Amino acid sequence: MENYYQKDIETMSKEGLREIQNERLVKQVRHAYKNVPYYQKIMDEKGVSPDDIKSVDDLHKLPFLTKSDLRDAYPYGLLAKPLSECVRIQSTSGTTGKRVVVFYTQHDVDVWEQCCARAIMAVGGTKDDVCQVCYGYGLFTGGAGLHGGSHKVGSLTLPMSSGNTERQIQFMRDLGSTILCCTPSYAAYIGESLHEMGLSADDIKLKAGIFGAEPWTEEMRRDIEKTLGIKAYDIYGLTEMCGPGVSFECSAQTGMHINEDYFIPEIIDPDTGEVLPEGAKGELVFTTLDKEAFPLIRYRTRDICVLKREKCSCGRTLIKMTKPMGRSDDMLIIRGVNVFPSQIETVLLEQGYSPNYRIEVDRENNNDTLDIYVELNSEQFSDTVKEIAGKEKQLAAAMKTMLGINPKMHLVPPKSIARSEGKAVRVVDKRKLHD
Ligand code: DLL
Repeated sequence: MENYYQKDIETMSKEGLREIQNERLVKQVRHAYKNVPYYQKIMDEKGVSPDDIKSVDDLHKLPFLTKSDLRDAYPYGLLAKPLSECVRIQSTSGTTGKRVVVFYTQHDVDVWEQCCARAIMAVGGTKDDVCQVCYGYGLFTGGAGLHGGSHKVGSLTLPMSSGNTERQIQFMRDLGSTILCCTPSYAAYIGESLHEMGLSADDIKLKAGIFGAEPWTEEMRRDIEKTLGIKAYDIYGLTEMCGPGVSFECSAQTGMHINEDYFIPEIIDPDTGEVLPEGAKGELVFTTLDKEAFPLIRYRTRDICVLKREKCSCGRTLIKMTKPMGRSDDMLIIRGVNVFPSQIETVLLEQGYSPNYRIEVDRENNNDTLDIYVELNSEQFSDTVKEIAGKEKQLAAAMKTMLGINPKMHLVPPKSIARSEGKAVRVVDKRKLHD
């Protein structure tokens, strides 16, 4: 079994990595320009040719690519290989418009699975582990990516997909799962169900979780770690790039190492497109370096985060990205104030509430309204009406301090907010219905 802790790459000097990136970038840009008329068009329009790209320093000369470019090009417009050489498609959920379809050659699948295998090894995974994959299988990349990674590591892979939570827990106990892969909201739900079944962390063998595909806070991490008795690690990726495994957390749990030999990250100002220096907060942009079927050059992810290259206690030198705490298009503007759902989650968990909440934004008499529904556990629910009203007031004050605006808080009975088995939908913006 090959070792997917690829130490030579993952702990390489900055200069060494740069050399690999320079060489691969030149090839990737030539490949895209030669085989994809869409790239030819946008590069010609910007007056840049593949010969102008000699190293990573020239990256800024290239045009950006956005999700709407991908939608315009649906389905085959960005394909850089004949379909006969492609072996797989995956696709985004398409909740906000036409789906985006991404193609893979066998080489692309291998690279992707290798990136996921690195992520599993970084949390201590080995061939002796039992890896329960409860990300959705199908067009969504979560299931396929971690499944492939787990195979490469040689772990015993449980291809559960999401849902049927009692069965998940039964398999987890009967087969002694040691690594859990799913969204953080589903991990929280599994933890809750475990306790409802009268079981505790002592009744399972899990040691680590690889959770991603949606934003989650440090408070949520601590909550999950406690209920499941594990270390919870973050993993990031997006369908357009391949899926999970673009970056992954290590034992330090302080941000995700980007697989820089396959992806070059940049941070830009989302309004002006200007490239920002390392350490600045902005929109994450990626360029693939070794994609055959679906090369993406300067793709704007809309995810907001910070890049930092620092000595990591795990020994890896790959640059780290902070948790993306929301996308530029997730940000709510309420009464002119920027509000990220993650800020609300932080306050709730800090104040001892559950991560089961729903945010509703609406407009009344030309005024934005913000209502936050938070589920109480059965113990909290046994309080008197007066006590609950007092807690709502206290919570509203804590929210005001964090957000700068006053929300209306609603503490609701246990089990009244729908649980998520995949990506949680926590925000309902009803203002859009009136527009
Ligand atoms: O969510 C791929 C994935 C699957 C990642 C499993 C991790 C684990 P998409 O459905 O295309 O792909 O959604 C990509 O999800 O641009 C982010 O906004 C968000 N996202 C993904 N991982 C994280 C994370 C998969 N760890 C979009 N933290 C991305 C915060 C995340 N947001």
